[in-house]
Amino acid sequence: MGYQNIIVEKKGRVGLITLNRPKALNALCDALVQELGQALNDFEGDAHIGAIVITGSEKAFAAGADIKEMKDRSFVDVYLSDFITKGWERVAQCRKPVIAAVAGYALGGGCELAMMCDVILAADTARFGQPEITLGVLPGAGGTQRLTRLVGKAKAMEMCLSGRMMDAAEAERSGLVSRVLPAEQLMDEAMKLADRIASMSAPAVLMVKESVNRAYETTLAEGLHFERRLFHAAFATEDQKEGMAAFVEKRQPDFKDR
Ligand code: CO8
Repeated sequence: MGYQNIIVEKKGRVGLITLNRPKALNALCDALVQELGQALNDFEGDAHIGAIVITGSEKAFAAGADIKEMKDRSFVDVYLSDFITKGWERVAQCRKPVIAAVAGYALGGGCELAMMCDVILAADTARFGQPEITLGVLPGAGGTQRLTRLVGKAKAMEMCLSGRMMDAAEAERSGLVSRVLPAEQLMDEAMKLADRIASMSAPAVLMVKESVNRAYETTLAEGLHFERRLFHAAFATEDQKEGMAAFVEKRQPDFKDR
């Protein structure tokens, strides 16, 4: 498929998606979201790809949903087309690990897109925010939900009610991002992390992702039970035998399922 709004590349075992509407600060128009979904489908179906990185430009990861495209839509338009849910959730539903490498603005749908990813690495230039309130609406792709779980009620409430942005240092302090990096190192570090994840046993990687995500959906007791079941199941894989044998033999593991 030829893409107009994103650039899709394979770098070894890592799938790299670069949002590419620089003049609109990567505003997330319908066509872009559709292309993003298609690229994720392709990477999910490609056994050679073990991890995915989504990034934007130096100035903007994404400045939100495309305001020019949606401004004249009616309730009936957005309700009947299930605007936002359709397509967007594809990112959150991806089974392979997805890293967001964020430089510049990650606002509105851009911040929500980053939060749908499994890890956010931020450049020191990154700014996160949910400015929908300034447009007379509210976040529609998880801003009030995922942000609250990630940074707590006080900060999420303040950001969603006022549109105040967080800089990278505050985002790291608050637990929104896993690390802040000098802007010029962001992509190297994101690709290094993705490459490392892709070098692990694929079943173990998917189990980790499923189990960590379960922590958001269930009680501690249920989550611990789920984790233990998967832990036991990991002993059915060849990779468990190989990983543990390699440790004992003081060599690097050669995982088969990756
Ligand atoms: N939509 C459409 N175009 C945009 C957007 C956007 N979200 N953001 C920036 N642009 C365009 C500008 O209109 C401008 O275009 P033009 O040159 O044709 O006038 C160009 O990008 C450059 O922008 P600015 O001149 O404004 O650049 P500045 O450096 O002065 O400002 C800002 C950068 C602060 C990021 C500013 O552009 C801004 O405030 N943008 C809007 C941010 C925003 O409100 N985002 C929330 C959008 S609503 C939303 O995301 C709802 C989410 C719902 C779920 C997701 C469903 C898709």
